[in-house]
Amino acid sequence: KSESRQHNPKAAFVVIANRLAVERITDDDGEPAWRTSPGGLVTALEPIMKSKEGAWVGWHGAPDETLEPFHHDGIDMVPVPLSAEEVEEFYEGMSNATLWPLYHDSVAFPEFHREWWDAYVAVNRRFADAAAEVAEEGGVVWVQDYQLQLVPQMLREQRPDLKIGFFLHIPFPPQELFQQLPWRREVLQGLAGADLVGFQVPGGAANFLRLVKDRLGYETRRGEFVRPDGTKGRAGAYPISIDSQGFQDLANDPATIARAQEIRDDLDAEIVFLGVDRLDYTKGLRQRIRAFGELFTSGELDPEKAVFLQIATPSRERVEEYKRLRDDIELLVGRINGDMGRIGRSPINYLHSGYPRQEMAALYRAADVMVVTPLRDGMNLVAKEYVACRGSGDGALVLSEFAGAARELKQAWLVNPYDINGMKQAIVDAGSAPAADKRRRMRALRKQVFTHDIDHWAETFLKDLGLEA
Ligand code: ADQ
Repeated sequence: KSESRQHNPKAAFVVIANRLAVERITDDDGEPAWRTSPGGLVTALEPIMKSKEGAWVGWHGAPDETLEPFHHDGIDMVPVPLSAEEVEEFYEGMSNATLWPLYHDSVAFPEFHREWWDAYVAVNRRFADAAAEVAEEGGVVWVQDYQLQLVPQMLREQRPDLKIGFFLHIPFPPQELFQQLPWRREVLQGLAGADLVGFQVPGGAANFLRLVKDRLGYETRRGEFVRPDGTKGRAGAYPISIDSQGFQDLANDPATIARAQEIRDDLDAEIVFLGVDRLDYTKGLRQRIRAFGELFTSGELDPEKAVFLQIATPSRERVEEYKRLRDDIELLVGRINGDMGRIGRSPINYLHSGYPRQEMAALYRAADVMVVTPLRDGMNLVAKEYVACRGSGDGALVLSEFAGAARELKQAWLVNPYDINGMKQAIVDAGSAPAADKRRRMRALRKQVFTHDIDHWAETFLKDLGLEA
């Protein structure tokens, strides 16, 4: 419900993210309208946004369109315009074809283009200006993610009165990789403009601090860094999480239970393995599918009894590397099913589509083994969502050591996704583990996910940043 009421000219709490917290829909009367985005970040920040009369600065999703700020469901939305060319250069280029692969172990080749960088600087400047305009004197600003790494320093220069937080949702690479970036100094200075720089895991914070010391020459000590003007900032780990209770409630909804049963009936298998990922080369899909192909071929998994359901959400479809990945995956799946299937039965059930949250909860409920094997992942929320949906206390999680979540979900079957044999073994072990073993592990996993949910994440970060509740 968008209201025509004027937005507040000033906000005490401002979130800056690449995307606004709303998406455009067509309402029942066929009119264009806004709907709050379903993501966890929005859910987590909503209560604080409302109590602080907060503002959210972000792109609204349509290129070449300038919109006035508006009020939606208790939050002031401040849309930042992007031209079609900026979407290509800042978003698809610098953000998703340079920084994304570089920060994920260079598992795909990062491309460096000077025009992309220029667009990145210009767009970061626009976001910083928009936030500087709307933040009230002494307010708190929280900048999100790798698309906006220059914003903290740009804001600090304009508005030294603000408290500035930054959170990186993806890994922060070690020096050996980060050094490739032609604009490494600028990015480090940009981040170091924040009072608190948050990472998913302690390793990311350590990589950052080491670079700030070695590349910028800042003094660093026990999580603190000192800028040339003598002011200080801090870096630390704040592992993000999910709305655990919300997922559990959704999974226990009678409609979800019925839908999960329907999925089981349709799959008609004794054991269901599930993968759910954005179709992204960091998610280890090639290796995972190869492992299942070998297990079905060797008979370690019986195609008559076991099924592997892989849900791949369409993602970044205009970026070249993602088109290639989709072709590769579909070739692999088609080949395995062609060799190992029969009429009416395919060992791999592959779906290229996004689903509502309730369908996701039904899928998690329906799966005996959840297989999460990214080559590198900041956190990985799918692993936590699966755990939250297993109120029955059974189910098994196979999880890559290279997901941030592995630090917390230690009772999963942990694997190195590059080690195909090791991964095959873990998949078989998880699938055939005694019920008591699965139950013991799931109990520990659930304890972690329920004591460390998304509210815990946001509260901890904002408290450390100095925002009074
Ligand atoms: P992502 O790389 O997108 O996030 P992930 O953490 O797994 O990865 O989050 C994916 C989200 O999308 C989950 O909430 C999941 O339920 C949802 N999703 C996936 N497939 C879907 C489908 N087919 N239909 C509907 N929903 C689907 C980035 C980082 C991660 C980090 C998060 C949060 O790469 O490492 O955990 O941000 O910080």
